[in-house]
Amino acid sequence: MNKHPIIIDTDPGIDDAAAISIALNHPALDVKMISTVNGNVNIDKTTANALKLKQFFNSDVPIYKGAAQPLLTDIVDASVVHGESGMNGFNFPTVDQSELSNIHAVEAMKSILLKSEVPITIIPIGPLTNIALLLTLYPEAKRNIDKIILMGGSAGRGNVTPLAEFNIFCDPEAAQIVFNSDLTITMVGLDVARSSTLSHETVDELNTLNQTGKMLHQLFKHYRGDDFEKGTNVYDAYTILYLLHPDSFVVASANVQIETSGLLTKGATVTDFKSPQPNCDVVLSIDSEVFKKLFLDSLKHCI
Ligand SMILES: [Ca+2]
Repeated sequence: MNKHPIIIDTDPGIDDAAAISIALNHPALDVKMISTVNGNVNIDKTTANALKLKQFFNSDVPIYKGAAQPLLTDIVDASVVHGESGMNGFNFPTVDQSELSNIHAVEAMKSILLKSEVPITIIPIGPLTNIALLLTLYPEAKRNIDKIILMGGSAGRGNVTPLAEFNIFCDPEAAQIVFNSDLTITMVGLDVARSSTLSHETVDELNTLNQTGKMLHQLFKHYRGDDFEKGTNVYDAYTILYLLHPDSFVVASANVQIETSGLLTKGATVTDFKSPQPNCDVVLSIDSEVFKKLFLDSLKHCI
């Protein structure tokens, strides 16, 4: 079986942990590298969290530290949601920092793309700073990017502000570069996650699945806190499941532009489904029972 070669760009992050767990263990995926970016928490913490997951799975996939701040805008932090470490709730052992390469993530991404004999899919599940830097500094690497499937944005309402989703809000200028790169882009926004929130009963099922399920259960319980019984949205995991099962999702093409200067709407993904010049596919929904099955089945490959 030909595996999908992918690069994950991430700011772990609790839902990132779910996406990475699936990706590192799924037999149809070949993770070439993981790059980290400032986002949910600062770059040292997101990098440490990526290393914790690498260690948890005893994975050989290299981790590279990326951008410590957005291109232009001020740093925003989501430790209120994800905990002080960015992945509070599970007691990971201390990580071995010697596992971390000293090559910058953008340099590593460029090298891996240029050396690859087949095009690689990039899965950004944090702010798009690293990807914008890659496309700007090394446009020659674009020829070996098969497609980008990113978590970010929304065709409807936002989460960090009424109209802006967190990943795009954190670095709107980077997002504007990526969305206008002429690459094949799929936007997995808030809409799809909100169409298929996991119930607390489903999240509780994780506890008996395997060691990974136990780990994610503890992270999700911490993440949702008093709202646990209202259900959990595992935003970043949708990117991986969309890559594996695109036909299970409702998708529409659209032209998406990023509001970079709005006083009240900075970071909004202005999504025009009627545009004659679409620049991406927007993933809109999935049947919640189908999603539950895809999510739980994907985790059965984990330890
Ligand atoms: Ca993330």
